[in-house]
Amino acid sequence: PIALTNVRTGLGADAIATALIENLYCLLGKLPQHATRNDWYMCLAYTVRDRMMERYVATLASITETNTAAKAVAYLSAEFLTGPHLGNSLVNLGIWQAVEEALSRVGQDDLSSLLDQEEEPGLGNGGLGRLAACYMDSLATLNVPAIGYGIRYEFGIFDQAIRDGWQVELTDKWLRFGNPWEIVRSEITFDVKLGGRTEPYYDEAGRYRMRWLSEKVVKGVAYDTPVPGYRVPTTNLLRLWKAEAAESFDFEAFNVGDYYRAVDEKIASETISKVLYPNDEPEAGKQLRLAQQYFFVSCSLQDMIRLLIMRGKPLDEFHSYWAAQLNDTHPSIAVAELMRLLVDEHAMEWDQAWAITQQTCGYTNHTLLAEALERWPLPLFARLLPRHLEIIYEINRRFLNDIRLRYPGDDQLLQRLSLIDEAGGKHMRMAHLASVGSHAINGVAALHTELLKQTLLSDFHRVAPEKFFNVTNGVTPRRWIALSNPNLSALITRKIGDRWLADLEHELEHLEPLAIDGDFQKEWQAIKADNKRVLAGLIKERTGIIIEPHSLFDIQVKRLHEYKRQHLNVLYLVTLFNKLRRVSSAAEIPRTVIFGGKAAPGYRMAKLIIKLINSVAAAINQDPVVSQVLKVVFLPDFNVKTSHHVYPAADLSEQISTAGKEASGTGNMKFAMNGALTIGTLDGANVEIRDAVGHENFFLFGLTAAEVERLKAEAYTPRSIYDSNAELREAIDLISSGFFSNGDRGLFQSLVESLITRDDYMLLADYQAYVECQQRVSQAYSDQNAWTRMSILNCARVGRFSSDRSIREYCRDIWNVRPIVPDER
Ligand code: DL6
Repeated sequence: PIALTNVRTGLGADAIATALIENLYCLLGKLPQHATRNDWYMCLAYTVRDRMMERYVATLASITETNTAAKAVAYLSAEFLTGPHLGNSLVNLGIWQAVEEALSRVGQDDLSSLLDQEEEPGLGNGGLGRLAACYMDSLATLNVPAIGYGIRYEFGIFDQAIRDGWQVELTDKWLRFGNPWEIVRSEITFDVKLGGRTEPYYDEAGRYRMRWLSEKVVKGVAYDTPVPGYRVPTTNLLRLWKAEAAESFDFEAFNVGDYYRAVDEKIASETISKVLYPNDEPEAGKQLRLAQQYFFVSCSLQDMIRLLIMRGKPLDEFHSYWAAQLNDTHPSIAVAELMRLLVDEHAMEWDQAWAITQQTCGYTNHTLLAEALERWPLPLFARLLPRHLEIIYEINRRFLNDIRLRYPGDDQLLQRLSLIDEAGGKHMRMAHLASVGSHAINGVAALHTELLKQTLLSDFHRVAPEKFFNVTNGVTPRRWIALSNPNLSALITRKIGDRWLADLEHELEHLEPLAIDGDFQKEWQAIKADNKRVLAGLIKERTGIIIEPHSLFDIQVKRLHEYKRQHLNVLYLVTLFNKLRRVSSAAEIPRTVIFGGKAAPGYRMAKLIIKLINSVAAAINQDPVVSQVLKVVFLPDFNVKTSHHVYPAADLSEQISTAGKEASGTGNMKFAMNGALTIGTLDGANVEIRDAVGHENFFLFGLTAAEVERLKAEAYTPRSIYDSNAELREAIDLISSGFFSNGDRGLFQSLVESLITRDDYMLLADYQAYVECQQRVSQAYSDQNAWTRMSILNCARVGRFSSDRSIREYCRDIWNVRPIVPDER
């Protein structure tokens, strides 16, 4: 083995300081006195990355060497919302202080400004992309060898600006100054075919086979980002594929003088990894999105086969060395692609290939919303993936034959289970493909899994109940406590030792006895107050709004969606506004209500809700009386980086979705870990959070999922609630009157109409309960000691929502993988 020098590997301040200067000269070609802030950020990033490489090479070896028996996880996800890498790497490597010290030796005293310099890779929309990033952190921390496979989008999720109260989308330019965390693997490339037709032929052994004569071929190039575990030797990798032209020039076109056509072809190929699709938009017609999904899945599976062969293992042991997890249906074409690779490219018999495919794949469902379920129009699918269509027909034929035998005469069941939806223009049902092709199907919170079994996948549950598991989501405490709330982290370590960050589930509860300790409560309060001041500063800088750090910080940050009901929160604010204009506000507990989140560019109603929030905020903040006790803020461009300052500053976490609609939520966990109390419905993981923290430490309101369904079935009439509730009517009428829209009565009319006539998300049904619950919150907040006790208990009791616990469950129940403990390596 090569001995690396201390300058490259040393974790002390001396080695780091020397490395900083060396990198500044050798990688950036700069003198210290001419280096910009970005230069210092870049050379620090390279210096930190160097310190991961030895572990990274060793971990990769455990997936490639012939003498190891370790099974590895391939986490297939179209999104990885990692957030900035620098701070997280410092925490996980344990070199925060050494880096601060080294920086000051080279005359750079401000680590936080260098942290701030990092452009975050916004390669995800929210929920499932951020979950994937937490899971990568936990896999490495638990010493489980894993590769996260995805797409290296040139443009991630758009940046959000607010102009005149409206959301404006700006292109994300995260790569503009380069990306020091990734390593391009120009030698790891795979060809991916698209379009064309198929043709039968006889191989040398005289067997009847099919081959795919594609219309075009694009090339996927691997870009690797190391993922260091927390204070462990394992450093896994995120392998993201960039699309390039298979040949830079189409020489035929070039030779006949059509230079531009040749270049066009190159541009068309690169388009595949150009941009992340915002979710919550209709899928129909998005050929490019299907091409993206197939592109990254094909590259990833080809890479997994390559790695298996490097290990000297036969292909029929594929499933013994790889567990592939499909993060939602986006990678579900993997089922057909693995079959194609095994059967067409490697001449395996169908039955064996099918057994391997099923044993390899697991499918995680992240939503019950019908509109979010992927269905591809068959003509589009056939045009792009003609061979996969044939393979899926064959999978379907065999699957339905089996069902026919087991449930004779039940044609309805066959129709419902078929991978092809025959109603109204044929469609490919991707959740069906994922379910048939996987040995395990899981939901992301207990309630969600139950509802999956009862509704969306009830037929699959009926025919294969053994496939179903629940794995409640979790979040990594390294990013969501240690990095974003360093003072709280230090306090916890001072009190219960330093094992909690690696074992939240068993250690954090040791805080519990301190919940009634007066001195501890004071320290807890002081940290919260500091965090609130930091957030107040950020809000002032970004919006100009001045908020009172002593007020109750009531925060709802998440994607904008009607089911998440940001507008229920707004209805409450308008109600409070009406009340405070009437009666003295002297007894009111001062509140600052903070919203953040992006709306999909094509989701009109979500964008109108942002406008409504900003309009109501403007009226409230301008009112000389009301603004004494109530301020409302929409914090623009909510992303991972901003969120580091948000969760630690919250007193109250808004988790108010219509019961049965939020699969899990993970923000709810981040808030509680940082000592916020939750106001919420019995939805997603709220149910388990409430059980964990104690019902008396959670503000519950609203209909249950079963009640929502019952009420809908009974012909729910929101108008009658509007008619009978004077406060609600007053709030809605004020919005309709043009009060918040410069007299324009039309602006919010579609929103008001939808509430009074349909109210698909049952805001009116839950309104009164929500308002009363908010009153209970205010009362509770007026007793600061009692509130602090509840805040401490919320944190102390949510250890099980660490993503380490989730990953342990996936390893045990779904993947059957074990850690490569250091001394086994
Ligand atoms: O499982 C992660 C996350 C859940 O916590 C959220 O409840 C859920 O909405 C989200 N789903 C998605 C994609 N679904 N769609 N569309 O991000 O997953």
